[in-house]
Amino acid sequence: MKEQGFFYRDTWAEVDLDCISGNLASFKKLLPKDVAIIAVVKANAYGHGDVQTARAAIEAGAKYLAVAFMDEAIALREKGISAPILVLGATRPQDVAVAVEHNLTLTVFQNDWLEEAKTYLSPGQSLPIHIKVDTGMGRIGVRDKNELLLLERTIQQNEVFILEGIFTHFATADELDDTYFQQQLSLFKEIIGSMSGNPKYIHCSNSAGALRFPEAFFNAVRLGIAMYGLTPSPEIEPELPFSLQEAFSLHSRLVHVKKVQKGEKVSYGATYEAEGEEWIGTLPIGYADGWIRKLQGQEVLVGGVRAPIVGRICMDQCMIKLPEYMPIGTTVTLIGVQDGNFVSVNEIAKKLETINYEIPCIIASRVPRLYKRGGKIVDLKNYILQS
Ligand code: PMH
Repeated sequence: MKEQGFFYRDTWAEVDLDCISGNLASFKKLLPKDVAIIAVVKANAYGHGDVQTARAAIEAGAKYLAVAFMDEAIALREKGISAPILVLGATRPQDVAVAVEHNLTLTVFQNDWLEEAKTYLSPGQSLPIHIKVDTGMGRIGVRDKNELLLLERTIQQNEVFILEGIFTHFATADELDDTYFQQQLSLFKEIIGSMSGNPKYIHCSNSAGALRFPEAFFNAVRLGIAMYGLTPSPEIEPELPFSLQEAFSLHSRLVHVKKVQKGEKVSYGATYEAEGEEWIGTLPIGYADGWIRKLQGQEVLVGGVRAPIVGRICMDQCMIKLPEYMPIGTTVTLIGVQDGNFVSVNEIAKKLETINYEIPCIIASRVPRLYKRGGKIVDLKNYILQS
């Protein structure tokens, strides 16, 4: 029931699906018509919610979905998603029959894998595959022409495999210096140039690549972070061709409010000591929700102004220093906009000395996600649950 907007705690995340649609609409304007969008919805759509994001992306014109593992793809199928899904990571050869059963597309990069996988498929079955080329990411993929040609030959000799795509992944598309990016791109072009024929989909760009390098569009791009409205890196923010709309926000409510006197302490370790008479509010969110202890001192928005988290963050709760008395039930925004003030995902990432990608991903599944359309909380069928 969590996804439906019914839950019994005063902490929740909101995902504005209009932002996801809007970001994809901006990409559609930027990309030539024949360049397909592959919406990357792995890791529960970077913490935003897999099925809702997948639906919004398909409605906004994405042709394909991509996930990391087959389990994620099956979860989408079980939730009624019928669009093509590419599994970007490695899949075990013995699991290919399950992939076929769920109409999935797998990533392939080892000849031995093909030889073993075919033994699990019966004649008449067919498995669409994309070959992964490692042009410098150093993760998975064939690394030269000979490896690719071997794979191509095995695929041609086995009708169960349908070569539908070939792709690579950039390691530095979000950095201002494009030297390494250009090396990867040239190598990719050289390697695919050696194939006997081009598969339907050739794709190499992630969000940063798609935003910055038209020469690397080929005929599909894989969009993750920018679809969610987050910039791939702070350094490329000034050169973005359009502004991104941040879809994720995080909220809670005051569940306890008290006045403390000078010298009174707050939370584990009794490390925070009131400097005078202060109003302290308690929020029902803590490190088990992904609101980790390193966020001590981070400001949240309450009554439209910034208020600091004081004392240690506990497993399920944390305390804030209120600017004045505020009633129990007052909404507190930990990420997002409140009365014109904004705590961005980037601000939280900076505080945690990490990248923005990590922030919505680490907000635990214990935190219910609510979905917005037209500024209202809606269910999967777009019915308004809360206005
Ligand atoms: N394609 C592949 C193969 C990816 O691994 C990712 C993101 C994307 C596309 C989308 O990239 P974007 O979100 O920058 O648009 N993968 C990861 C990763 O493995 N760690 O952080 C992001």
